[in-house]
Amino acid sequence: MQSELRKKLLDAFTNAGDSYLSGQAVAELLGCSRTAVWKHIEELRKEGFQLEAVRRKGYRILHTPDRMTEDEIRLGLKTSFIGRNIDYQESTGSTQKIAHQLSNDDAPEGTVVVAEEQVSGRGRMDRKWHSPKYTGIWMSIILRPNILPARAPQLTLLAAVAVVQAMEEVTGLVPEIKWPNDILINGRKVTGILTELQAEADRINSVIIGIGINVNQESFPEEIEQTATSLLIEKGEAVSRTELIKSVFAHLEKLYSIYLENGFLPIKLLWESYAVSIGKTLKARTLTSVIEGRALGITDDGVLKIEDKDGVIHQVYSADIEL
Ligand code: BTX
Repeated sequence: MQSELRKKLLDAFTNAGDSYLSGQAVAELLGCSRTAVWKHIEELRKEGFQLEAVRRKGYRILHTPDRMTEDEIRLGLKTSFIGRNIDYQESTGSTQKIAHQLSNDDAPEGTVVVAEEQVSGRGRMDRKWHSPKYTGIWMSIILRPNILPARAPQLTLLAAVAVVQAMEEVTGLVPEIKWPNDILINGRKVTGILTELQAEADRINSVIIGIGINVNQESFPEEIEQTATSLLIEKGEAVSRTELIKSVFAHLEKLYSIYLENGFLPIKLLWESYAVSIGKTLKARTLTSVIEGRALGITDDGVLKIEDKDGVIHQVYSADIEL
């Protein structure tokens, strides 16, 4: 866990932007000695931050290591609660598992578990999620909305919109959403989202949104080689994971507050504007059947509506979609 002093120091660097922060000014701001400031600066250096120290001017951050640590995420973070409490893992089984534990232990809303690597990352229905070290964003976000459990799938769609907006902002690429939870670029999967609930019959304790974003992988294992892609592959250059994660947090927080104030409609309209499947003919493979037809849109519950060739409208709650 970050100390309060470290948090304040990183917030001061955030506010300073490209300007220098003088040791004296920081010490006064933080209410500590200059030696304490220097100690924290040295610790940041050990983490891989490159800091410039200029006499009579002070310190400035030149380069960050692009690790998903609390320190690096805090620097430049613009949210008020999402990502303000970070649980950082160098390597773990699945961030979902830790997030469930933290949620049980009353972790505050907006707490995020981030891992550099997952050795048993999971997708829907216990499928595997490939999460190699230092190349992607593997994270689980704890939200505690005061909504009925049946509305929880809306948050998967909301999260997908947040990721698409962040990707557009940071990379300039234009991703599309494939219902319900895949984000594609040029028809290949760049992100998967897995939403899990801790709930009673009529009350949500927490929604745990797991997001896996392929950022800087150069290649994929054979079984997903034809279907997966990364931002590096699509853009032709590496993308800063920490810049992207902070942008996801900012968009998510904004959309979530719109959702809590105005309901699902504004989110639904945004989602549909990014959706690749709407209006198209597709196949939905559910656990029990295959439905073929034209996707009409989604309902207010996030359910996909498909009209088959006989004009019958089907409501699909969970399926894999083939376009
Ligand atoms: P999904 O069930 O829609 O997708 C899983 C399928 O996607 C796999 O069966 C495989 O075919 C393919 N796949 C596996 N890894 C990748 C990858 N890196 N890129 C593209 N395709 C892949 C999607 O489930 C939900 C994934 C959520 C992952 C996050 S990561 C943080 C959190 N922790 C955790 O264990 N899961 C979530």
